[in-house]
Amino acid sequence: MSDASATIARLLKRADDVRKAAPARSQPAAVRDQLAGLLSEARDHLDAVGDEDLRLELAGAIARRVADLDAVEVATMLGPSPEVAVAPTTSAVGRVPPGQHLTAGFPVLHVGRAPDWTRDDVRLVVTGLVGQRLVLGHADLEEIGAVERTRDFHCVTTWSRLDNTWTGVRVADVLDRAEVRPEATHAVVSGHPAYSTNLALADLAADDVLLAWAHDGRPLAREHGGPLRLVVPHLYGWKSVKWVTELRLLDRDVRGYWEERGYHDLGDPWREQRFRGD
Ligand SMILES: Nc1nc2c(c(=O)[nH]1)N[C@H]1C(S)=C(S)[C@@H](COP(=O)(O)O)O[C@H]1N2
Ligand SMILES: [Mo]
Repeated sequence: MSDASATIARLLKRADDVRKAAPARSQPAAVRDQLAGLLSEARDHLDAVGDEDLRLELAGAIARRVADLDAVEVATMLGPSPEVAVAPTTSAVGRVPPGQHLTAGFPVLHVGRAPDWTRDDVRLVVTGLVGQRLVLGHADLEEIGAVERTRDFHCVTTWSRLDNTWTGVRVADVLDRAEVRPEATHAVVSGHPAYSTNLALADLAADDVLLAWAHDGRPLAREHGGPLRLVVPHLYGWKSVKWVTELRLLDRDVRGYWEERGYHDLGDPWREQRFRGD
């Protein structure tokens, strides 16, 4: 074992100890901060691990614990009994992917701080391998055509929320306007503050992939990505970029925020593609 990998192993062990003690602690936010500190320190040592397989394995081990962090954060935000695991009803049978459970509420998950934007602030740039570079405001998106889709939502931190009704414009319709070039195979979708994710063009252009401004009949709440978010219901939630600002078409797959940190490039919940190598 190299020094760096031993250091990472030691940091992960400490993080696991902190995590185990967490239920006894009264300040979940402090636990989260401490865990985040240890994991980011571990991440800083990754580059120094010479062996590529070992480096990937350790990156995965760190990413798993970062995913767990989100669960700590959910606990902070929803109070003492957050992830109320509702027993699946008959209608939920066959709709909850492996390793997932139903959540009663609608957890809020993101890195950084939600921006204070209104519909007037929407400015979506569609660029890269397109014939027409677009800069679209909310009214432009509505003009392209609003649709509704009711879909389940699955977060990699293991909660699923069924029957979300999203209102927005189909990404496919936006891409038509942009005249996507034939060489384009993938896209990177970016959002506030420095978030991004990679998607294959076919996934991005699926019929139920929307740029959404309403959820369950109400304007999309700021914490859930309002005034505009991407919704990719058939993939894990981290692909559904909140406060979306850019769709960039590319002729190759370029990793986004979580994918760089060990999450899967595709992220199909039915195949449990949580982390790279799954
Ligand atoms: N801009 C931005 N979008 C984001 C994230 C983020 O950190 N920043 N987190 C993603 C993750 S991991 C999930 S599960 C969903 C959560 O959406 P919700 O907060 O509406 O439940 O948002 C996704 N979109
Ligand atoms: Mo997530």
